[in-house]
Amino acid sequence: MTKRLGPPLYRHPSNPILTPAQMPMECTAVFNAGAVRYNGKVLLLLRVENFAREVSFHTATSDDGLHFTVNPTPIDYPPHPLEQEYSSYRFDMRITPLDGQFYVCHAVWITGLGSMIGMAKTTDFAHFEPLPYMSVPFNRNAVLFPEKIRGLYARLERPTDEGGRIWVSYSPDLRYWGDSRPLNVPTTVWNWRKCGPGAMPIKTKEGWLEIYHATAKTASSENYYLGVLLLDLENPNRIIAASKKFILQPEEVYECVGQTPNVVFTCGAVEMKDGTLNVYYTGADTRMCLAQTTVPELLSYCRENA
Ligand code: BMA
Repeated sequence: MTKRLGPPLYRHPSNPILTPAQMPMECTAVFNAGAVRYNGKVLLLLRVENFAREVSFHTATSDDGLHFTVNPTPIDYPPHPLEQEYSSYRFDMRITPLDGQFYVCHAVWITGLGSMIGMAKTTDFAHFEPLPYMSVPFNRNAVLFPEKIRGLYARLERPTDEGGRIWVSYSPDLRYWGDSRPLNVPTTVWNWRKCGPGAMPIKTKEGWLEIYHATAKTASSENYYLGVLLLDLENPNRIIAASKKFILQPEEVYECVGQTPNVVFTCGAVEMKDGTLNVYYTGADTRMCLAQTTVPELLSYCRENA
């Protein structure tokens, strides 16, 4: 970790850690990976775009969380009937270990209808069983909590296309969702436009720690930031603390130049054995980057800047 003054989320000096040029297939972008610990390794589920802007998803695994071996064979995840009927593509898989399996939630763009949330489950990350869609349009981001809360499954989501806030919804069976409420994240200069979930919420003694994405418009672009929230363990509708300072903003060339300029965006973080929290994030929707912290540091920062 290269520490410096400012938020306790430190860019890895080897950034970017995975670029299109390093991939075993021809592609223009590799980004927005879900991340999880699997069989003792860190596993990323990468969104890969080819020169026709078609999307495929590939796993990459690593022992140290930094050097990844990419599987050139895409995952086997049969399309939903709607995806066969309309022109569509999937994006941004967020992974949650739950009930002894792994669930992925992702956005599906369906031309003429909009974006909604698809879901699948897997045990081996090669074959994915499609499950019913979790939402109607518009919804672009959803992530499941890793356990039931007061007897119900729970998710964070951003049920809007442009702009929008983080909502919490509940389900008895992962199929029917309701009791939805927006989180009242205090509005700041950097999170007023979009405010949506990022990595899977991390359970701590003090509450659920959530690294989220947020945007604000500047004179020249819409800039993406990462922020941090602490939610009540028993009632995640209740915010215990929300840092009014962001934890990451686009600054480096690899975050400012690419398919979408000025974007840092996360779909997953993994706690390593030594206590380091690896936050995998996108630089400008083009390549994968790594920033590191620890859960205690993030908790303190969240509370001290609330
Ligand atoms: C979000 C999603 C992400 C993307 C981000 C920045 O709304 O579409 O896939 O990384 O915008 O462009």
